[in-house]
Amino acid sequence: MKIEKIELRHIKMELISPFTTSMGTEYNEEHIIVRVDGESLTGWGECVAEGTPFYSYETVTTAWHILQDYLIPSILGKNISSVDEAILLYEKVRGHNMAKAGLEAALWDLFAKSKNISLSKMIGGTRNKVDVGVSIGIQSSAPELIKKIEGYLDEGYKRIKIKIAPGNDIEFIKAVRKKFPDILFQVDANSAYELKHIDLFKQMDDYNLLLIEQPLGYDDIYDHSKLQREIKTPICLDESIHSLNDTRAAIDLDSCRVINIKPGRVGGFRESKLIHDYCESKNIPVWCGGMLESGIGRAGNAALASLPNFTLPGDISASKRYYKEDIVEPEFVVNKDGTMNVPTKPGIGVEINMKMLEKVTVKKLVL
Ligand code: OSB
Ligand code: MG
Repeated sequence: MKIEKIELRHIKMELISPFTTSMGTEYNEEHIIVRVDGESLTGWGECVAEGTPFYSYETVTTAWHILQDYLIPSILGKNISSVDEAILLYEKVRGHNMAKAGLEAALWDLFAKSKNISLSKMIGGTRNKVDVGVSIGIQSSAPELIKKIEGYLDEGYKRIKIKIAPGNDIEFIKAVRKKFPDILFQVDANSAYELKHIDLFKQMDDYNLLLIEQPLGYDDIYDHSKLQREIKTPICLDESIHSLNDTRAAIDLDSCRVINIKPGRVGGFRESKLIHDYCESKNIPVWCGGMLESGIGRAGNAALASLPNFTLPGDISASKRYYKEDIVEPEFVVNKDGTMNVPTKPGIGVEINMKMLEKVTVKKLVL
């Protein structure tokens, strides 16, 4: 496959409602859409670096730089026979996983289309439906939160995740558990706590949480092992896991008992699959995290979540949970039974809504 042309688009999409976490409030989501053309086929990928360096050090600006100046020049104009071969060409770039994952995603789509198979099939998926949950930002009050949760449960979502931060934690957890004693319920701290808060985490053990996501330092593995030793609720790492190596260290140290896999954070579907396979061999369940993706990234996440060890519902919600209108057709919907269909058409399996894509593009570069 000759890589003939690559296009980058900085997109900005308005969220239907602000998303508040311990890192701040987001009103818009900025990402980069990568388009790769070769031999009359087109592959699409989404780079999930955000406008701000609060979840990750990467931003749209750093990812654009790495894509434009390093990753793309290493593959443009070359004849490449597989995604693995392309990855080798830019392997010496350290870090910048979101930039890499955006390009890799477009290549996976392109190669899956050239083989006329779905992305799910190409990466080893075994399911045509995946269980989905919803991630809810910090709300102004417990009744407000309960109302939101009721709405999502009515739509079918199988699992509720709420964001927590110091001062916005145990009261919300208590209220939710009282109202919904049996739902699958988990919390995400986005690194807002320290080991000194250990008593608070011990209290959380009383609420039958599915897991506590990334309670401590964003780059920590060691302190999490100390916390996990003291509490019964499984810790799930998100921010701290960037590779198979991090995964091995975290499992070996018993720093977590569940892993959240986001292809952007770990550098692409290839590394995601390595982490998935390793966790499976260690009996560690995984689930697919989200970065408020557009339909392009969402299609990739749904395909990834169709692998067998994705046994917990993912943060893969319907398009309309995030945006008034998505940039793909058909948009992603949640079935009444809390599942989402994994696209079966070649590649990412959805069409690009070019009119919408143009509307949300704030900058474009063709290489
Ligand atoms: O920590 O999982 C996170 C969104 C942006 C950055 C980090 C996170 C999130 C979410 C939203 O929780 C998940 C989604 O896409 O629905
Ligand atoms: Mg998280």
